[in-house]
Amino acid sequence: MKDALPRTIYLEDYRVSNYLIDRTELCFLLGDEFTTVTTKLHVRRNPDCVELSAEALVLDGSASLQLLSIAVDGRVLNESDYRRDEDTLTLWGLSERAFIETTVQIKPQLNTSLNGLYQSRGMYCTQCEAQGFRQITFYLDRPDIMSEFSTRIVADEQRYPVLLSNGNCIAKESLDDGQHAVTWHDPFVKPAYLFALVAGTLAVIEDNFVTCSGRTIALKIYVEDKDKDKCAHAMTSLKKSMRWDEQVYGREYDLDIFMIVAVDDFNMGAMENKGLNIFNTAAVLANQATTMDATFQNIEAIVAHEYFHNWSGNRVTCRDWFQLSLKEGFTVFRDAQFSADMNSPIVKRIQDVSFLRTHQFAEDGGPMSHPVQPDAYMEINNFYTVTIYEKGAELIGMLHSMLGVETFRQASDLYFERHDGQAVTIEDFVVAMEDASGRDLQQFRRWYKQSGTPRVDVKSVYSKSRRELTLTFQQACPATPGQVEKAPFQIPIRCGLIDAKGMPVALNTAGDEELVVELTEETHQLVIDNVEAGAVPSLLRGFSAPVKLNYAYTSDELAHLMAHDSDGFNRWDAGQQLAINILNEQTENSRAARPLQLGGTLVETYRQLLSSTDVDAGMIALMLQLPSEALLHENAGEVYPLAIHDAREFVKLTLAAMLKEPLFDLYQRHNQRQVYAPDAQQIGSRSVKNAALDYLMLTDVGVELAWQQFCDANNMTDQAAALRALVSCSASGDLATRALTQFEKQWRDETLVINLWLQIQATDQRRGTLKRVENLLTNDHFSLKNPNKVRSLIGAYCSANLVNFHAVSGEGYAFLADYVMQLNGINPQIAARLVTPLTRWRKYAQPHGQLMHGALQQVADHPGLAKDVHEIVVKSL
Ligand code: B3K
Ligand code: ZN
Repeated sequence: MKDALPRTIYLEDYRVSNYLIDRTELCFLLGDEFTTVTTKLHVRRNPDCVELSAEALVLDGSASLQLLSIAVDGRVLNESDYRRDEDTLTLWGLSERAFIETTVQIKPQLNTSLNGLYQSRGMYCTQCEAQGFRQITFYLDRPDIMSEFSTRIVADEQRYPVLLSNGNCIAKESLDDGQHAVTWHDPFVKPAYLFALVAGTLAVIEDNFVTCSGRTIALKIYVEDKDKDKCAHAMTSLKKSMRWDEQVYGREYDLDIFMIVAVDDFNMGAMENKGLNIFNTAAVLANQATTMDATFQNIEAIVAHEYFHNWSGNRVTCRDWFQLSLKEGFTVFRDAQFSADMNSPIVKRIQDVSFLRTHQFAEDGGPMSHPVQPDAYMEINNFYTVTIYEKGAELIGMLHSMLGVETFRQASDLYFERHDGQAVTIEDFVVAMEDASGRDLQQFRRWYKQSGTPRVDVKSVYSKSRRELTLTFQQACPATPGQVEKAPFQIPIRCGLIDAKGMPVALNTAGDEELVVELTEETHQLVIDNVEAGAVPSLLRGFSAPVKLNYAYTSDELAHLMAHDSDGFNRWDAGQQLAINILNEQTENSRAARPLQLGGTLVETYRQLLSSTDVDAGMIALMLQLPSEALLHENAGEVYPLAIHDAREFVKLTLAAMLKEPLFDLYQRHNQRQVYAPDAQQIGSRSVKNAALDYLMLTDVGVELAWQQFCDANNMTDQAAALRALVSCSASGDLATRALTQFEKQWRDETLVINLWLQIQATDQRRGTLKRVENLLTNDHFSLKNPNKVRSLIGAYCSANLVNFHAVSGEGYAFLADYVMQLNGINPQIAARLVTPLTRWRKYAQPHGQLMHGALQQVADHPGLAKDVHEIVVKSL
């Protein structure tokens, strides 16, 4: 372990590299005891580097690399010819051009960080983003060093028949002693973070795709033989993505082959390595029996996201890691557009906004708040955040709506053409948007630099005599770490007005029923003429900017919007706001030990919703779901987790009791047996049925219904929903245990389904769950080394079982701290992710806040804290 504290890296310290690497030739000998990596680098002085002092070549290379030999221009160096520090190797006196050859040994079989080269279920694989390549060999491991790679892999032919790397396969050889070698060459220059290698015994599913210019691309998905029957959905998703990117962005695929490999042990969803995407099995494998609808959609989105990176990320990459949102925000925006086109656009938008409000707003209001373009970090892996990804995507979304579809397309074309083969900045992207549109985006740039969620307060004044409605918008942004004062943002607010009869009102003489108000100052006024009394403003339609908008709606006004708004998103949002207001009141009542009560408005709006015939099923399902506890925590000034839970349970129970009949009817109407398809219509139908079941569990018909559904289900969505319903229901008695046992027996050989089984138990809302979770930690189905399992059990307990996690005893906090410390030594990236709930301690009422702080302090005091965990913990204490 290092004694020095982790160093902070600053954007302002960015300098171009003094050397470039034109070509990179790698050779891997994969052996049981160690892997030998020989690297040949063709380097050259960078003509753009003007600093005279920058003579030495400093290669990155982590402490775990064992250097066997190094030669420069054919001359073997002695130890006195170079300097080896903890994570660098320094060379002096190189000529203008030099040829450097290093040989190192590494031990992938012992690498539990899942970063660099490691093993997953006996196969070799890599994860190099952001800085994993320096765990493989000495290199200029920074994204602005783009090089042409060739890779030779040598391994035992029987155990590792499949040997893959980026680009095209150019040679295959059979060697002595049962070894074989395969060589790959990637004609496109790329940074080292996009390098990939895979070796193992893998089955392959093949297809092909003919591009818009008539080239035939071989598509291959590599999985373990047992999973061959679960690749069709990913393959279809890939082909749809390829076509969509041609049609919507004019982007054609470039290599002749595109490969996806699925691995079980993976720190995130997937990785866009050039021509060789590596995926978490959870983000590829799917079939009707084992996969839930939401996972089918998730797979489609992730396959698309990684594929889209081929242009937004790979062909045009980031200059440095402060520019991460350049590729991630843009690519999330692109995959969201794609998912909207493939499924229900409004359902997709609602899901994305709920996610942003729950997770990104929480991050932006907490100790890790950072701008979409951060200016400092200790560990870059901690900055793969909802702010970089999801808020970054919202910024692109605003540009898209400000420029309009066609101009945005011209601007993205310009960006790709201008920067193809380059490593660029967010600024370059914004300039392309400006150049193509002629718009001045000076103020818009603040969105990238200022952190925090802006708040927009809107007030209305109606003048009866002038028949005039005045809306006053006031924006402000709370202070965030390192940023006290904020300048005003440019905020596009899409709005409309709904009259007392429920009809849209013309907002100007042109008759427009919708306008985009662009706020640029702290205060802005909008005056609408010719308005009858009683019209209700519909604001921030489609969530046109990532802000918190406040308008003092009455319950009746919200119910009115919920029933009549011509914007579907705002219909949903009005329902959420109505529910939030009621939940907040009941939370107050619960805290003050006053009786809880539910007025008529919510029940009546829900009753109307249940009988409505003009709203599609997916929307009804979303509207039926009360705001989550996590969202309510984010929304609260000071969080009383148990009172929030009580309030929400009470409202749910009351709704269930008052609406039992229509809920039951709705359930029956959608409980149709049909040939399974993960399409928008069927998914909507199943989700509304299961949303109804969730309420019905609080009535006397629930348990029987759920058990019946569990036994009859012909797909995982229905089976898992029924199991979840039984497990969290206090009335289910031993049926919950029976269902869990049966489920385990049926699916014990399907790892991903077993992960779901773990997750359902971890989110069991009943008392005593922690004991059961602790038991599961010793179950054969669990392993701390597998991130999916850690997320399913420990992660789910701490972030999706809030009533138990926040038990006043503090046992949930102590449990989390304990596992963060254990994981710190195994997989620091996963440990750093897991600790998040504790970092929000300041928001929590006592005794929670103090207990959370204590648990966090315990983590901080743990000896040998990895840089990843250290950064998060010190910033939050
Ligand atoms: N680019 C990768 C994420 C890498 C995370 C490194 N800690 C996947 C993606 O965003 O597509
Ligand atoms: Zn990405």
